[in-house]
Amino acid sequence: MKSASFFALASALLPAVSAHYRWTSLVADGAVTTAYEYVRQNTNYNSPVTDVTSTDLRCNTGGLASGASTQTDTVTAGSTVGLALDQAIYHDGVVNIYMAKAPSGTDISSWDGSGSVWFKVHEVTAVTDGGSSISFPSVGMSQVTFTLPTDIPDGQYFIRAEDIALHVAQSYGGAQFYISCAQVNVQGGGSGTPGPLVAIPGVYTGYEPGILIDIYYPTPANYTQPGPAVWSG
Ligand SMILES: *[C@@H]1O[C@H](CO)[C@@H](O)[C@H](O)[C@H]1NC(C)=O
Ligand SMILES: [Cu+2]
Repeated sequence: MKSASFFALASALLPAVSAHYRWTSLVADGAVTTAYEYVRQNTNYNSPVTDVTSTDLRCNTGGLASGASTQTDTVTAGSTVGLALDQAIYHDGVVNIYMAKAPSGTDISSWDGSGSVWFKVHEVTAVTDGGSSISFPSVGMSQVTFTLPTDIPDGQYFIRAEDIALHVAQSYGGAQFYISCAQVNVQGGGSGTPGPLVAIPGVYTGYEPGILIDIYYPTPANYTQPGPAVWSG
């Protein structure tokens, strides 16, 4: 009976420690592509990044080394793109999607995304009503997509999805960042100027009101989405 109770205990605990979600697939033209075909593979299984000063914040742990084994998908300006997860988001939190353009002459598969090169293209924020409730529309989503602005310049880009889980964010370093970077080649674009541009890491200190926050008590009256304003073309 000792082993039976051990397994009962183990199965009660396992979902909490092993079931984190991962951004595994590029979504292009509304279709979910094969896992890690166009998304850089990470090496930390399904663990989040919690150090906002680490280069792991950029494309997840291992994501700066896996470009050569990742393909680059051609997508068209004005089309619907995004990233899909292996299972629906279940932690209370918010989502940001950033992009960064590889310098001309540099293939995205060998680029590290360093410098002030990242701009935000989409966000799923929290909804507040002045203090009686806060809700998180990203919970339950199994993909997050957006329309590529029609005037985005042609070229090779990262599309970086970031879920910031806030369930234990009441102390510094508690927010959990679930991240992946996809590689795309944008065609049919224009001559827009994406911005404001930020560096990752660098974009967050970890002390932002939307990152260092107790989402349960007292109920926040408002919520400030971390990061720069969305560039929508
Ligand atoms: C709510 O708004 C106040 C006033 O602008 C600001 O100081 C505070 O940081 C905000 N709280 C959150 C959680 O964004
Ligand atoms: Cu988790």
